[in-house]
Amino acid sequence: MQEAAAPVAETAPAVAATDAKGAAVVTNCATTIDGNDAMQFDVSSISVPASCAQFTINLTHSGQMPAAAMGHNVVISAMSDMPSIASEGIGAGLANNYVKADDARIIAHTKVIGAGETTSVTFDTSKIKGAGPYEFFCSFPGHSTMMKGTISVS
Ligand SMILES: [Cu+2]
Repeated sequence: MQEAAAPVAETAPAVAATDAKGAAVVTNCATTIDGNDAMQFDVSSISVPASCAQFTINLTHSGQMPAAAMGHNVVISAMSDMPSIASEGIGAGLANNYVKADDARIIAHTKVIGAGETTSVTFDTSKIKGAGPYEFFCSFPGHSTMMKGTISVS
């Protein structure tokens, strides 16, 4: 199923839907991705338009479980840094959103949310214009093996 991309409307809200599990839909330098109770994001890649100086990721949680049991966040880093950021984030605990304080390897991250909650993070796209490759992932303990995807500037 292929639909023509709608022209970018300046006043449209920054929301996005997805076609199955694939690329995130980007509107107005923003996208919305969802995490569920099956430890899954609904997208596997995010392509950031080069024209965006900043980019916003909105995170929703469509499941039923609370943050303590099935919390999700979005962390962005170089792909090579992801395993150590995730493992070191476990020690930070839920109160610190499972990210180590002042971790310079983390390009951006949201807080951890539970069912029905939303959050967002906005970052300078210059931070992901290097060689990368870059990933987005959930740093809740154990989730990054399944909850991850690529993020790049197109
Ligand atoms: Cu998660």
